[in-house]
Amino acid sequence: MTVFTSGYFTMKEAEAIEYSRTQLNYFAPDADLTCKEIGDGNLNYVFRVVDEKSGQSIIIKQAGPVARISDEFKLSTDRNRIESEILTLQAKLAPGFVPQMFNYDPVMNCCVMEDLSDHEIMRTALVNHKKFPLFADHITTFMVKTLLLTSDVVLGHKEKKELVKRFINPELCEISEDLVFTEPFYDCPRNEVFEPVRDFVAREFWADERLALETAKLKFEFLNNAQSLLHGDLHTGSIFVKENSTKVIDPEFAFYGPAGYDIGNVIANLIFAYSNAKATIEDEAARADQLDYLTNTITDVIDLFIEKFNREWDANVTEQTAKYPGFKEFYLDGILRDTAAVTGLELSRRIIGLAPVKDIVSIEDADKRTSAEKTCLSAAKTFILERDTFKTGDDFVKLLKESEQKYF
Ligand code: SR1
Ligand code: MG
Repeated sequence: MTVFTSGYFTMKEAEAIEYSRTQLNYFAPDADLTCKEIGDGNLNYVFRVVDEKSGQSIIIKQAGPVARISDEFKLSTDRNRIESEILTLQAKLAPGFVPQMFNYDPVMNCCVMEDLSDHEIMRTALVNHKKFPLFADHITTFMVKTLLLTSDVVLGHKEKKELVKRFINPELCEISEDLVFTEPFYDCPRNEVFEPVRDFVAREFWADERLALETAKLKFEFLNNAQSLLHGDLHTGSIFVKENSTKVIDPEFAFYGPAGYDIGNVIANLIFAYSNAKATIEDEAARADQLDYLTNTITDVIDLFIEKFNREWDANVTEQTAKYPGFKEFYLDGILRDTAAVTGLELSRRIIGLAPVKDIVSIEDADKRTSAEKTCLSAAKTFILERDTFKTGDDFVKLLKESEQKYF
């Protein structure tokens, strides 16, 4: 029995080194280990352990009993099991797009995985105005494979229900139910509204009963539609990138929900990157170039998703009734509708709610930040209210451009 097998505690850097030495078979016995806690997310502790002799390294991710962002959020450490199990499953469904999982420890509530330090977090890279031309191709392969191949279209229904059970995730779902679907749409004390847009939010969001009703419908869709095994938090802070590689990390919000939830998160976060580029790149040609890259990426994410979804459906559908003529189109239409709605919800909640994004809050010029926020919010509202009308990548970009013209 060691300190690491007798009971859970949250580790410090020195303990993560000791853990690596005594609990893992990864490093050589004479390894010269150093460790740094590098977590910058809202929930967990992330240790990078390096053998200074060989250069080998690993990541240990440990779930604490409360969120880092606020101890108001008391969370089951079971999220670490969910993360390690879904990463293992996603590695089979979409090989090459997630980090390799080495070990899960249910006592210390930590998992050990491949170190991706040769990649960078996509949000940071986009705020630094970098481009990743293969991203749309990579992320659409990841989404089509993980979303379609875990659905009732392809899996036996009993097998799918077993997965629904395994990935029941009530506490993390509750965070999304509150932060994404509820709090941004009324004057909730937890909201963090940028003062210059408060009047706009009060008038356009909190006073709009039609919008409130639509968000209620969407919340119930999220609660009740066990369509696909979602990543559940697929923003650009959950994606590692380098020129020729995309790795999706942090799937601890995973559960069975509407497939469009993941796609809408990707699109909204590309719109945040777009708004940041619009507000902060001073050189006109460089700005136009970055905006072009981002609008093309948004278009491609939608259009490639549709193309690959159709192909994978035809190759993998097993459910007899899903083969009836017209059903594929009906099903895809629903995913696109949810994608538009979630794009609107994510745009709203990151601007009005508790968990803002760096793309927006790092805009130093208050007038430009106001323009960026109003652009996102105005588009958000239309994405939610008119969610049935977004059928192609161009439809998404057209609304972004129209909203931008009103506020920039
Ligand atoms: C209390 S957690 C706040 C946000 O951080 C996570 O990444 C999710 O997006 C969550 O909504
Ligand atoms: Mg996360």
